[in-house]
Amino acid sequence: MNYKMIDFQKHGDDRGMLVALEENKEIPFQIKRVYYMFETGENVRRGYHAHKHLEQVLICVQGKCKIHLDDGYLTKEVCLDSPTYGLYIGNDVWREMYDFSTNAVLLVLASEIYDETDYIRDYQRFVELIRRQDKNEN
Ligand code: T46
Repeated sequence: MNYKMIDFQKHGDDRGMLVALEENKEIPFQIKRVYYMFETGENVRRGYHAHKHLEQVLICVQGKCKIHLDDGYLTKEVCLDSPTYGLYIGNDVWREMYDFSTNAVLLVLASEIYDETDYIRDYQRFVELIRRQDKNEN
């Protein structure tokens, strides 16, 4: 599955902690967009899509939340509960975000500007696309 956890270097001293992120370094792409989610309601589940090309790194900079990932064959649940690591998600991975703590702030660094045509929002269509791509590759 096209995802990985990235453990960020921490710069800590007696004043507290600091994490620095640079494009093409800690973040494995050029950063073209930043957005964040906060005040997410209790029991809210959001996302429900995959991206054709977009790469992203999700960081829960405060609080915690969970991410459901699905590549059309396997699923994986990831808990984001620290500002010191990020979840890289590449293309062709279905994602749903859930179990947000009330104070959660989910920061997302993205490789492209917002483009609605890059979204696959229908799960059946997503699975069909994956199967078709795999068939063409073999
Ligand atoms: C993703 C997950 C992790 C914009 O106008 N610009 C933007 O850059 C974004 C991300 C959203 N929007 C607008 C579009 C919608 O009217 O904000 C509204 C909420 O976006 P959306 O329903 O797409 O949010 P999620 O939580 O379903 O998904 C978002 C990202 O869209 C998506 O790329 O991977 O977070």
